[in-house]
Amino acid sequence: MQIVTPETGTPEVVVDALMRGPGAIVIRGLFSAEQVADARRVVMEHSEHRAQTVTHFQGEAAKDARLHLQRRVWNLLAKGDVFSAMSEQPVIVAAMRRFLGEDFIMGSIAANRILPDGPGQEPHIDYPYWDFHAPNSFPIGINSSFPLNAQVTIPLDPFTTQTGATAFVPHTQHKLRYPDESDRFFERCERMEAEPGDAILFFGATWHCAMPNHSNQDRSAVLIQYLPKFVKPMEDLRAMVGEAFVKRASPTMRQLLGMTYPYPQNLDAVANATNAEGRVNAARY
Ligand SMILES: O=C(O)CCC(=O)C(=O)O
Repeated sequence: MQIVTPETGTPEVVVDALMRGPGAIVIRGLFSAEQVADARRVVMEHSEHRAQTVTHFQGEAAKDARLHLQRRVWNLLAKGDVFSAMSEQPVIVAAMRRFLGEDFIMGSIAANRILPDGPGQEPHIDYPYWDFHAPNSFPIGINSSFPLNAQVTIPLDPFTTQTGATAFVPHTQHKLRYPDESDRFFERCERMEAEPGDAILFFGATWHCAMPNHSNQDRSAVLIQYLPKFVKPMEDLRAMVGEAFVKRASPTMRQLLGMTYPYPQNLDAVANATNAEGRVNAARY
């Protein structure tokens, strides 16, 4: 995997890795040890006494008696300020603006925790492509020549082959389909090895999955999903964070919550507010 620093991980370098390169890149040391410890504490608190809630891509693991060793914590923005800092991190935001367009939004921010001996996932592609098992539900001719998703994984524990670092098959981001048996995913895959506080950026159309944790320590990570402005977010973040959060949100956070993109709206009502030249005053557009 290509590893860059916050200084060398320019938007051009990131976009090149995600579009023309393997589909993934690591930015080393983007978050401090304090931020990692803070995030990890919250994730542990919210997942210690609870078996996993809703999750996905369990594949064969769904039949696995160890499924309770794979745990999710959703809606992280509402659970600690450190997650706002992570999602608004300037190096990540600059790369996403270039990759997904200036007005990109956040579709989800959750944690994936795999306990010792926890199972992995089925190889997959991410939202909004994740139901590509039904390709006919997508527009005709859809391809991944432009991205409808970007993922950022922030390890809170070491990501190694032993602990279950995410597996991916480089250069598969433009196939836009699920891998099947003949693709020999597990023979061809590489691992997204990284350290706590790094950020792994990847195009979610790249075939990937969490792997089993064969170590005796936890493997937890924050998973952030970013989307272009017009893709419906996966988590209803705006509703879930509440009014007090929105009141103190930065302009970037308001954008991430989808608050600067004005559609859908009641254009019948907007049409009543025409300006002196008779033009419709439709929000920003
Ligand atoms: O936690 C991981 O390693 C990957 C998780 C993932 O790909 C997912 O849940 O969509």
